Amino acid sequence: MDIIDELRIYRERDIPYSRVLSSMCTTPHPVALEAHRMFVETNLGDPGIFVGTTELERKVIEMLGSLLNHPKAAGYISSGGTEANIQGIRAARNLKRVKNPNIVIPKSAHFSFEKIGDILGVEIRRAALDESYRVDTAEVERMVDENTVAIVGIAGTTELGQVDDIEELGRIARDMNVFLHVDAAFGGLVLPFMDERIPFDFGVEGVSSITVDPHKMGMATIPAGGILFRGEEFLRALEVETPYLTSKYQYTLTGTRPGTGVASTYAVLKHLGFEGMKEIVERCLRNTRILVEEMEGIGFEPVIRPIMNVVSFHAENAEKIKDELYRRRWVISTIRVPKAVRMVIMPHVTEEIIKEFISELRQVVRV
Ligand code: 0PR
Repeated sequence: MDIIDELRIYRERDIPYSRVLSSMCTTPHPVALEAHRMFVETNLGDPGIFVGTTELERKVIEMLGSLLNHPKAAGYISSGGTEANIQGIRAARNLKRVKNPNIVIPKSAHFSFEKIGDILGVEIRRAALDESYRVDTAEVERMVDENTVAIVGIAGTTELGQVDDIEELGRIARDMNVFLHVDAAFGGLVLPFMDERIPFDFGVEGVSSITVDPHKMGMATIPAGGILFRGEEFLRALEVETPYLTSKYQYTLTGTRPGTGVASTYAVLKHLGFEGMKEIVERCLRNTRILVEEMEGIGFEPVIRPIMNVVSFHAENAEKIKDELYRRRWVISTIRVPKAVRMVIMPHVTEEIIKEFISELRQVVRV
């Protein structure tokens, strides 16, 4: 059998995005695909060879920085939100140099922070959430001590799409002289395009670094995460020497790394522009409202009124619903506290898909 036919068989076993309501990734924009193809062999780990791709990365960081209220931000395109979060905290730890470093994160933080505790040897302190599932900032303040290197706020939590009070966290960070890392892996490319202005970016005093992932709402090809810092000194704090390369230092976590994420991010942002991105985000938000209406119609109640295109609905038998849907080749996810089914309304989730999904879900909850 032809190898390509063989590959096709494997690929066909994957569930198509048209049946996936659980993912923060999506079908890449067509222009992202074209850009990706052009940059397939590029390696940003060797900027002396890939001079143009390196220059393009600088431009992409400037574009993302502009969206986040700081065109002069330093940073790079990472392998995803996990690497971006690791590097955000690693820079803070390296700049602070305390003996037993700790960070204070919301209980709602993504599981990448588990890895951070393990890899970086920082103690992870988890602050409770308030009744709207935002971090309790009074508890954050109480948890900060002389060994705290950073506090973390989330702009678009993985489970509910909630946004922490970044302004209050910024005040705490300044008062207590610690860094503030904002995990906007998802929300960073949603919030700038919403009519409702929720402060979360470098416009907030005290914010030192932001994770923002083009491979989520940026419709870039995987992998494309983003880590942005307020200043160059954070990158300097991450550098190691690379004696035999065309560059002398490297601040990225991975060595060899693709330029495809850079090119595809650039292509999408440039092609769509602010207005085009806004249109797509608005469509996702509109579809989220449609989903909420339909779900309420069959007796489900959202855990919070969705702020962005992530929404969870109370369901005691969430796991059972998820499993039965999966058996029917529909993918949703669940959260444990409170017990709920969770959906992400990415650009591939059209109104038509929502209608199909709801009619399948009706059958599932009836049995
Ligand atoms: N920060 C937040 C707020 C996130 O939601 C995520 C991932 C990350 C960081 C880590 O990003 P990377 O996965 O790029 O390293 N959130 C999604 C999740 O865990 C990732 C995901 C995407 C999961 C697609 C499944 C999927 O099909 O739900």
